Amino acid sequence: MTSHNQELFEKSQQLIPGGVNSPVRAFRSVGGTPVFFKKGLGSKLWDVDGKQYIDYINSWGPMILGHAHPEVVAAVQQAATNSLSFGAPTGLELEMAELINRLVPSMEQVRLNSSGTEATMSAIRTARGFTGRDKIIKFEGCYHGHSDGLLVKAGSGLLTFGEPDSGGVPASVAQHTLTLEYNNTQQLEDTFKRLGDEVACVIIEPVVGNMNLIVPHMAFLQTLRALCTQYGSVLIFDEVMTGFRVALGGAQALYGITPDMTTLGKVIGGGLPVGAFGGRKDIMQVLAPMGPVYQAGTLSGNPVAVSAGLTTLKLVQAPQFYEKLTAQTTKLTTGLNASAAKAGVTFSAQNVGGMFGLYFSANCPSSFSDMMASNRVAFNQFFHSMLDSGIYLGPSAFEAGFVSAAHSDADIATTIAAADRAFASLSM
Ligand code: KE4
Repeated sequence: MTSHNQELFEKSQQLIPGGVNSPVRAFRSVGGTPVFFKKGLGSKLWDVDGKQYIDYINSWGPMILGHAHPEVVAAVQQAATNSLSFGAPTGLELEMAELINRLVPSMEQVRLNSSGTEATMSAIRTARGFTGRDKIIKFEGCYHGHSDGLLVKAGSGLLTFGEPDSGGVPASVAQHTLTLEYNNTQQLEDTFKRLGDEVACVIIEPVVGNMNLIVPHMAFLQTLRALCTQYGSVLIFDEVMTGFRVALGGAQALYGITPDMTTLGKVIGGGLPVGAFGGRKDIMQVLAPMGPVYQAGTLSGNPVAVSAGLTTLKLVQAPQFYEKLTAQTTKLTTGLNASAAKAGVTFSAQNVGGMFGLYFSANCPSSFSDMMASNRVAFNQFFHSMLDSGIYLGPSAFEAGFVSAAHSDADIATTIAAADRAFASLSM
């Protein structure tokens, strides 16, 4: 019997490129038919055939409280009765700015927009306007949204400027982006010695979630901070994924490194479209209407979306919230490691706060090349075995996973039992 997922996917592909509104959802990396969902509640999702899943994507991070949290839903319903949008300032935006500033003190000023892509694009333009420089540095395997200058791969030589990593990106844009190797401190020092005075900013995921999960070396982050200070380059922590996910104050609080600017998204919208960028007041003052750098948005600071975000950020401040989230996520990764070992499968897993990485390699990778060496065929087989068991993991070996406050001990136990079956089928 054809599932409704297959019917919907076939029809969607006629009118939506790839049948999806964001490429990773199409299951191209793992094969098979994407799952179309119709309902989520707490840690669970139900697809259009009525099959239940335990959700470890959490909408790629936003649903940290679990799906359809009653207080978040109520806040959205209440806000909606006052109109969905004004296109004018509201007190809610001030409340969000005050809350972000209190929880992320390095963000002395903050501007809201509607996505992480907008946040990073705007932060880079702000840094270029502040420094008067054109060059930017990013790291291979890090993803910062889909603005042109960030869809750039390492040039032919390790220290040559970038080449487009997507169709439609002009070489004239890519040439201003230098892509370095994450956790390669020596290369960073060599690059700044050679080009530091030309670098407007460095943008980095302080904990990487887009080449699966990669943890930074402290010396790497510390060197990056020192070099940006020495050469007057703006250090941008892209905390769209790590913000309010790895700790209440984000990765910058966890590692004790203060960036000049920070970008946020995902959790701060509670599932509705909210992005944010901010940082040192002297940098943010270059933005219109105060200064020459233009940045804008019809739905920036949207009152309904901000209401969802404010309620979410209030609830994650509950006592022990992150201790419990981290403990539950650690229970998952520890259980998966034990399950793989029992089956004799080469596998490793780790987590930082409420985000985790799963790797079919003996050790947790610490670089893009390590990650590329992991066994993707095994991951894909594992993914589909878990999906058949009602466990919904990210449909790519290069994505981190997420646990919510709604994931119970029973959910974790069910997941490990499914993994026992999946690893056993792999080791046959
Ligand atoms: P959005 O434009 O998707 O809201 O945010 C872009 C972005 C920026 N920075 C980081 C660190 C991010 O992880 C993201 C988006 N993350 C992906 C997950 N790998 C979103 C999922 C998707 O593209 O469908």
